[in-house]
Amino acid sequence: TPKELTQVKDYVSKHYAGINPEFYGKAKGKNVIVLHLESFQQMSIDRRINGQEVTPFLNSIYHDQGTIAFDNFFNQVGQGKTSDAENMLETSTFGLPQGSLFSKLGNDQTFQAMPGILQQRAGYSSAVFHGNQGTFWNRNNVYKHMGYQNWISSDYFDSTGKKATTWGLKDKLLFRDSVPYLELLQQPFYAKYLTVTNHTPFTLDRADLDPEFVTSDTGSTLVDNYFVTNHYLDEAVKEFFTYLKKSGLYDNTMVVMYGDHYGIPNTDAKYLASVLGKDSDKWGDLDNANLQRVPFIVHIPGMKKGYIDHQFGGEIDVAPTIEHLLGISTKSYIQLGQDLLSKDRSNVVAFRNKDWITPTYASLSGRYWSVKTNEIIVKPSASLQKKFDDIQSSVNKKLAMSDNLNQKNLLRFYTPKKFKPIDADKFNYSKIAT
Ligand code: GP9
Ligand code: MN
Repeated sequence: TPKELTQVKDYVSKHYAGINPEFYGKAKGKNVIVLHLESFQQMSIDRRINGQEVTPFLNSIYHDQGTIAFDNFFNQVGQGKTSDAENMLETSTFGLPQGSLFSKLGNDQTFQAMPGILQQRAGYSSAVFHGNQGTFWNRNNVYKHMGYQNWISSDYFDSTGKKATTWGLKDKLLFRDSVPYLELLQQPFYAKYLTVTNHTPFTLDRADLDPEFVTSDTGSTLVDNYFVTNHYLDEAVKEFFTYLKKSGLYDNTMVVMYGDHYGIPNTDAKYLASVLGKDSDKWGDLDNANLQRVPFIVHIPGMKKGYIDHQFGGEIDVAPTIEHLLGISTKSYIQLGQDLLSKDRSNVVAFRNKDWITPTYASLSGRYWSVKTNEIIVKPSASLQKKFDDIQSSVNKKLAMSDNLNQKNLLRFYTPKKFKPIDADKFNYSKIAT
């Protein structure tokens, strides 16, 4: 065993946060549908514009008794954007400090990822649905190495004429046209939908607009259009839920929804001030960091134990959370995240650029902030400085462990208990595997 692998393994077992017995196995045996809500930020949840909810359907799920939602959940992506989010959710390891892990390493990386784990531990079939080309972010290769049985990309859909935006098939059509394939999957299945319509520049044909919804007038067209495509995304998800209920799949499916990263870049973020009831003249780095919150919503029909959880976490924590809800122990896996439902987890959120945020403090672009008062801490006391240094070194260490693991492909030297290495060659995405 290479020494570096031992270091990562020791680090991971030292930071294993355990399970929460109240929720462990709550969704055992259910289908899992992950809805990747492109560029969708937490600030849009429960947001009203001109008196109207931007995302009424998502809000209703967010507050539903069968839903556990997190309102301090941060995206942790780097330059790999969507692909970094996917990598974190599937593997509980970070993307790379530069570039996209999918693109740079995805041709022969050893992954111990959700589709493989769920298949081997609980007999799940798997599929990804996406309205863009299969080659984007090197998904054609990456998904095979992750153990995805099906990759239903634009090859499978008619996206001619007005059926697509720049980023591919419009979301409502993606959901609708995916159904014949979804229904071929053996249950239980693990299915991921990557939506695209709520992607910058947030443009949409007039025919797709809800004439009832009047968007903001902030001075930034990007911001105003963002809420319009948010609203479209909300309608698309609603239509999909209607299908799930009608088909009967709903009762036996856990639906996980998350936003992958911001839609509004920092250059436009201050135009959100009026919408958020803030002062745009006082807009600063902490305001931008606060906007890195994205939704993380777990909907388990019939659970009735739902609540909104306020603790701090992020995308790195998703895989163990889902696995534990399915009653799959993660003890033998190399994962850098911690179950969001565990009581013994850390509340430090590491951003990919080594900045960090906790419920009380943040370190952003070389400055410390008080999260509660939204002020810069100019001269921290010696003891506070010590605390910041400790947090920083824990953040650096976590990222370094992930980078070492991924850049040196160390998982090829480690096969967890109950895991068989994935044979990428056995997957063929030109036909459906059930
Ligand atoms: C492309 C889509 C967008 O297929 O997933 O990726 P992004 O630009 O957000 O990284
Ligand atoms: Mn994205």
